[in-house]
Amino acid sequence: MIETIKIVCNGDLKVGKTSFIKVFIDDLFPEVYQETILCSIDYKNFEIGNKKFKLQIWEDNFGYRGCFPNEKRLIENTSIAFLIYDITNLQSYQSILRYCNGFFNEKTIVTLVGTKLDIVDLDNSKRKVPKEVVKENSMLFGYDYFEISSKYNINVHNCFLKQISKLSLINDNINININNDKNNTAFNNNI
Ligand SMILES: Nc1nc2c(ncn2[C@@H]2O[C@H](COP(=O)(O)OP(=O)(O)OP(=O)(O)O)[C@@H](O)[C@H]2O)c(=O)[nH]1
Ligand SMILES: [Mg+2]
Repeated sequence: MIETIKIVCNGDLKVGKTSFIKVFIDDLFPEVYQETILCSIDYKNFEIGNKKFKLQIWEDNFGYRGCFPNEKRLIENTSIAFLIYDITNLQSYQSILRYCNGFFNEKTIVTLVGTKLDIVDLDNSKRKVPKEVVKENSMLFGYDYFEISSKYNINVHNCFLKQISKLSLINDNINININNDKNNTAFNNNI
């Protein structure tokens, strides 16, 4: 039987959750913004080595737009949680901090994901979340962190693959190439 891996993407409105998921699933950056009103679920078949999995990827926006998440459903059986913030928006980073300490089960691999790296690459004054602050918090909580650009497919696949490869159920001597981002050069900010 093919195992299902549940992945949850949480974050404020418009931080880039859908784009992150779509680029991973289809290699396609949605050019037109479409809000996610309710919690959404996408699927992707996935293979590492000779093992096949089904990824079940949830998107949730912390209950904005009046649809409060059923926290139990979010937490239940979650293998990987991506807490997503926008590097150009400090408030979005503060929002995810509420979910850092003890919200998910101990076994869940929690990861901080800063989006829209392309914007600060063009103009560093747009950066509102300093890397040092994220690094400090991620060390404190024992989480990895990534800075990504879905628009230019930077670090998106790397981020998913690195965290998926950490799962114990697929961790038996499988070597995977995690550097398959199209533009994966100097942007691996994972610590
Ligand atoms: N420059 C840039 N813009 C991005 C990036 N990712 C997302 N965006 C833009 O940010 C806006 C929101 O993107 P979405 O992916 O829909 O964000 P979301 O978090 O799913 O939004 P909601 O579902 O409304 O909460 C859109 O206008 C995207 O084009 C990125 O990597 N770079
Ligand atoms: Mg969305």
